[in-house]
Amino acid sequence: MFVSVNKLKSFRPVLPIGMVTVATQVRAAGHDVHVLDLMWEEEDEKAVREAVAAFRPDVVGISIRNVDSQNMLEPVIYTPLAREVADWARAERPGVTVVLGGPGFSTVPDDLMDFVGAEYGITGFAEESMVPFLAHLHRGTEPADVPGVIFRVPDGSYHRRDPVFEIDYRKAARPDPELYDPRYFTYSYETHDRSEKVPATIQTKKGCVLECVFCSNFLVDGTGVKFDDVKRVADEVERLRDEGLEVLEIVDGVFNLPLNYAVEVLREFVRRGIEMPWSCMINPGNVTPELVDLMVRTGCYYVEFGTDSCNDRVLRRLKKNFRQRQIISAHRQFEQAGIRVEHCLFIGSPGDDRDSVRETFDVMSGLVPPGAPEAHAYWTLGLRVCRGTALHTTAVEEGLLTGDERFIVPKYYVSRDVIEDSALLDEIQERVLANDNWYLWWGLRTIGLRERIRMARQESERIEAELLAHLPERRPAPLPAALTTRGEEGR
Ligand code: B12
Repeated sequence: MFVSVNKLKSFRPVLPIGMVTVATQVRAAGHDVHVLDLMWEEEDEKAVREAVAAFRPDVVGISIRNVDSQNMLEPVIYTPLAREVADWARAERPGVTVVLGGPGFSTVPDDLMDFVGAEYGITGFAEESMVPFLAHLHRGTEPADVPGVIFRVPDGSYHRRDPVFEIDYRKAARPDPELYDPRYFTYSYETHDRSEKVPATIQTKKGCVLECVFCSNFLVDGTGVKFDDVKRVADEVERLRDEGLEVLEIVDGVFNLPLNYAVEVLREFVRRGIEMPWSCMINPGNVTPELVDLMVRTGCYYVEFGTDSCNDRVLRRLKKNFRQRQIISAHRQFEQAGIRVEHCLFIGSPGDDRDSVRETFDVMSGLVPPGAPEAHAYWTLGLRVCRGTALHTTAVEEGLLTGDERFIVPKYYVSRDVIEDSALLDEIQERVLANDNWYLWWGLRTIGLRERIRMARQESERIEAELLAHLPERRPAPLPAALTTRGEEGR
């Protein structure tokens, strides 16, 4: 039995594609599979207990997509539900084996193992791991050689096998849409000015070529990129379309990197006459007229830019592959093509100060003015710090963090030049509120930014104390060998 513990509907509900991919694979290998998605359940305990009692699973796989909100102004942790699910399942069926997985799990495996008290965890892609893992459990042998596996050994430490960030797409089952809760497809969510359907999802590749200093995606997908075959990707989209799914989202961390592969995927769509409304995440550094043209011709209606900042010095510090000039040019190309753009930006990156924040705001005022709803700017104050990232090193060097963080506890980096500048914080609040197409925090009209920062800090301390009370003292484990090149740089 698989359980998805992601209940986040704000922003928008997302299909549990990871869990359904693994569940499909496991079912294809001959196991009886039941899937429970808590997104739609009002009474989680009842839903879990009833499902466990009815299905009587030997193994409960808990899919942990999100660890926390990654929002300093709205600190929320999502992991306590995983712990409760494990407890409810065990109470209903003593002796059941609990295994954790999912992108959130891969970012903080040891802490989550401790916190949930799970028997096993699997980091990285589970397409190649879950079936051999279950075969071990069935035979009663120890799954010590399964890629990405983690479990406790008698001396209290963990046995860990590094994940193999490789995937044979020819063998990997495509996620079966039948395993999604049908309520996703009847639900609509409100954006700034319209009502939207939850899109079907497809992933065309795993991983990313960039090494942005804050990004923890390398812990989920490894370093480098693993490409699916463009024909298989197009087959999958045709299948989804033929099954009646009306809107599509490509969930690659960045769709247009590398550019030639994205172009190949879209050319294949054009060759087959695929045209349906779709969206994706875009890197502003790699936008060409051909890419935009293919996107328009295949029905793309919305893109999310990982813009981060509009100041070149800050972009360089973040190790971004683009500069302000490219942000503007990419934005204008999409605008002219009639594709909606949402910029995601940080306030308080390493190197950010009054001038760079103002410059970013000025550029955004030009690209995302008030009143014109075809573009939006989504601001985030501070950056969530993750293990193995260069941002962690910077935060420690600057004395903002100590270096022995438990990464299950959300910690944020905000440059001192921003967070300690009260006048700048007031100016940020004023400018965000003056633009109906900008978003920073929903309560800003009633609670000022400086006050909110103070309140959120208190809230974070409470969350931290709650989490740490459930965790044994333990130094963070070293990064897997496959990630040490990147990790060395990060430490
Ligand atoms: C695409 C994406 C989005 C899109 C989603 C679009 C959509 N329609 O699905 C958007 C932009 C909307 C989004 C939003 C958010 N996201 Co996001 N997103 C991603 C991204 C890039 C890919 C996720 C994905 O779909 N992967 C494809 C599937 C096939 O892979 P998978 O889920 O990892 O599953 C595999 C394994 O994890 C494993 N697995 C999965 N389940 C299970 C279960 C078991 C038992 C086992 C053994 C294995 C297993 O096997 C699967 C197959 O290989 C990841 C980063 C990344 N590279 O993974 C971040 C990521 C998941 N997001 C993250 C976050 C934080 C968010 C937000 C909370 C951000 C915010 N502040 O709003 C929101 C939450 C939205 C929500 N409602 O849940 C974090 C979560 C970690 C954390 N610290 O909490 C990630 C990891 C990014 C990061 N590195 O920080 N996101």
